[in-house]
Amino acid sequence: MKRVVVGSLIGAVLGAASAQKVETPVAIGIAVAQTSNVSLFGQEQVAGARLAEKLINARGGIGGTPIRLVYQDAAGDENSAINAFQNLITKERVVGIVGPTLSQQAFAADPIAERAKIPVLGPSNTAKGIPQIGNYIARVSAPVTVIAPAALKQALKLDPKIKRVAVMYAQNDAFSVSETGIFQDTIKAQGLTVATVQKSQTTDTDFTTQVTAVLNAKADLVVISALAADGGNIIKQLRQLGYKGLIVGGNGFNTTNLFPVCQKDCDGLLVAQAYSPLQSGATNQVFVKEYRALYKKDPPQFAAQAYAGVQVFADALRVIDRKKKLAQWDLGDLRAALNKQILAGKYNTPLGELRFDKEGEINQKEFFVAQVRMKDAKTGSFVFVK
Ligand code: 1QQ
Repeated sequence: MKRVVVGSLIGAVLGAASAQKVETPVAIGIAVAQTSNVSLFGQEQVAGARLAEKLINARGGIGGTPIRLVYQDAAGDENSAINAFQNLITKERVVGIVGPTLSQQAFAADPIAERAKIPVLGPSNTAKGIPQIGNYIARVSAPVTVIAPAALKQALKLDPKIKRVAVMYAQNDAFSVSETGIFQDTIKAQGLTVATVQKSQTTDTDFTTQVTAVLNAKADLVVISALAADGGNIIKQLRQLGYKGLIVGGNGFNTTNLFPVCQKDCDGLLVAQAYSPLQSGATNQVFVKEYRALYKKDPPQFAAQAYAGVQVFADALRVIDRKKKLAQWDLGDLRAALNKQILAGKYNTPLGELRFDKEGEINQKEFFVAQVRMKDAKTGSFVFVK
């Protein structure tokens, strides 16, 4: 009798360490930038995630069980992203994580989730190699390889006389390095000349040296891979020092939070996007309507991608819950089953219909190019071009 009690006590202690039950509501981690310059993107991601939580729970959650988003600020650097992931995994015991904001952070934080066997959906990690970080890492953000060439081709359509292209990029950021590689390959593949390549840092504020080199190179197109704060200042300084041609910006320019930085000088900027409010799918049209009602503006790409990330988790959890109620699962087992189900499913999201390949790379059908039109110094919009 005594031995049985001791045995079950040991079992209970071991059990508490190894087998954790799934909590309800079901916790999903959101580790994006809520502070730092990177929050120019992160604010939009939080807006998209909040709307997803609201709509998913209004429709009955996961078979009657609500979801609960747990936010941890991943800020702008690698260490903050690692800490956010660790907190979500060990303290908050989430079933999966949407995050971090930057590819630069994903290369540092995703291996933590991979080792702990927690599924991660990258909401805005577009550098080459993200899904290959591990079996538990997938993304809802289409890679630079499929998006970047579209904006460049649009620039050539608007100005077929373009011959000499100046390339600028932030050399301390993994996404910017990855994207400029694709831009440079595309420039050469289009038979154009790379007139100069100028490097900067995401923390720089003065780009006089680089802009002077671009002007000296007599470029008729400038293509920039950087983040929003540095990128906005590059555009401003290009115009102030007299550059008159077209500018193509990469994914780091994909936010209206850029507008207060480059102000009227943002006008005319071309940016390719993995999302458009005009995408005609029924799911997107509901999303656009609800987003406008809640925030009084059109949903931007980063909001739509974060929404898609939360939705994919919820849709996959629903399939699992139909086989065995979520509350009856061991947390570790559920995380593993969830990872498998994410890769097996097909999802009708605001980004259109999504699937993943076996590595966790997104398979998405529609892409768009927008041109910035500034209304006044600080407000403007992305106008989608054909
Ligand atoms: C990446 C990006 C950034 C522009 C996201 C905000 O695409 O880091 O991969």
